[in-house]
Amino acid sequence: MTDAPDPGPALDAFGVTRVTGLHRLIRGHINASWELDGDGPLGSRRYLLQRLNPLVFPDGPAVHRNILTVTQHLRRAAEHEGVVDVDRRVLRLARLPGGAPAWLAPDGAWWRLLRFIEHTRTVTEVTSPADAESVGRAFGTLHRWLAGCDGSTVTETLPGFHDSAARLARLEQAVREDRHDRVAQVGEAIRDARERRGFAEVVPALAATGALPRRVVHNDAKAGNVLLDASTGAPLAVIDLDTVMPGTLLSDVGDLIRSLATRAPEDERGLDQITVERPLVEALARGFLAECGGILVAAEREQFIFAGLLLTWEQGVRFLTDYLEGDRYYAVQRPGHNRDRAIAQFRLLQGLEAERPALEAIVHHILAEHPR
Ligand code: GN1
Ligand code: MG
Repeated sequence: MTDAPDPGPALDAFGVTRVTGLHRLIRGHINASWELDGDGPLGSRRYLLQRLNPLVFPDGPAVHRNILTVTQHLRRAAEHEGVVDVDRRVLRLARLPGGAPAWLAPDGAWWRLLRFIEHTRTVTEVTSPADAESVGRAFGTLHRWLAGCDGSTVTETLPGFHDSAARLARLEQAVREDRHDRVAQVGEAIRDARERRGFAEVVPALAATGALPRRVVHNDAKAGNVLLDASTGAPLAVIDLDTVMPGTLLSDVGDLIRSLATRAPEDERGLDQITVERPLVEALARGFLAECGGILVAAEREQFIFAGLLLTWEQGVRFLTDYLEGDRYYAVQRPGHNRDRAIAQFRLLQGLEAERPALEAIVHHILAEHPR
C-alpha cells in the first residue's frame, strides 16, 4: 500500500464540500480509511472514505458492483421484515455524479464513500458473552437476509479466496524459496500448518457432492466487522463488504469462531493468554443460530465447529506465508508481526482442537432448537 494516499481528489470527485474534519482510521490490514465530516452526496454530515488496495483487489469495479448488489438486496430484505432503522443496519454507498459507486484515481486505486453510521462501537477483542452473542446475531441476520440473494448476480472477485489447499501450496512454495531467510525462525509453525493438511479436503469434498450449498457469503466474518450500538450493544450493521462473494457459509461461521472464541487479539504474543472460552462460543452460536439457524443444511450443522478449526488454520497459513514472502500482503506494525499472528492462530487452533468435543455438544443442543 502507498504510505500516505491523498484523499483530496476523491473528495472532489464525490462532490464533498465544506470539509470540517478528516482523519485516518487505523483499522483493517488492507485498505486505507478516513472518517470525514463535510457535506456530501448523501445529504449526511459524516462519511467513511476508503481507498481499496489495488494489489489485493485487482477488479475494483466488480468489488463495488457486488457491494451495491448486496446492500440493495439487504435493504429490501430488511424493509420486507419491517426493520425501521434500515440506515443503521445496512451500509450505503454514495454515488458519483454519473451514478458509479466508486472513483478511479490516476494511480489505479478505487475510492468509495459510505454513509457513516453514528453511535456505534466495534469488538476487535471480545470481552463478554453478550458481545459475542450480538456479533453472532449480526452475522445471523446477514445470512437470513442473504439467503434469497441470487448468487449469479455476485462476482467471484477473488477466485480461490478460501481454497485452503491452494493456500497451503503457496506456503510450501514460500518455504522452498525462503527468499527472506525466515524459515528457520518458524519451524514449529510450519509443522503446525503441515500436520493439518487434511483439513483442506473437507469443504471441497462436501461441495463436490452438493451437500454444501453455495451461498452469497461475507468471507471476512470477524468480530471487528460488526457495528454494535454504543449504548445498548445491540447488533447493527455488518461492514467491510469487499469480499462478499459466492462461497460457503462455513467460511463465515469459521471466522466468527476464530475471532470470538478467545479474548486474546489476533496477534497476541503472550501465548498463555490465548485460551478458548466455551461461554463465548456458546453465546456466538446462540446469537447466530437464533437469527438464521433454520436455513442451515445438515453439512453446515455438522461442520459448524470444524469450520472454526479450518478457518483458524487457514488464517495461520496465510499469515505464515506472508511472513515468509516478506510481509507483502498484510500491513505490519512491527518486525515479525505476521510471524506472531501466525503463531497465535496455531495456538488458538490447538485450543479449539482440545475443546472440540465440548463445543460440538454445545452447538448440537442449540441446533436442535432450530430445525430446518
Ligand atoms: C484481512 O483487512 P481486513 O482486516 O479486512 C483479510 C481477511 C483476513 C483478515 C485477518 C481481503 O481483512 O481475509 O481474515 O485480514 N482480507 C483480505 O484479520 O484478505
Ligand atoms: Mg476485510
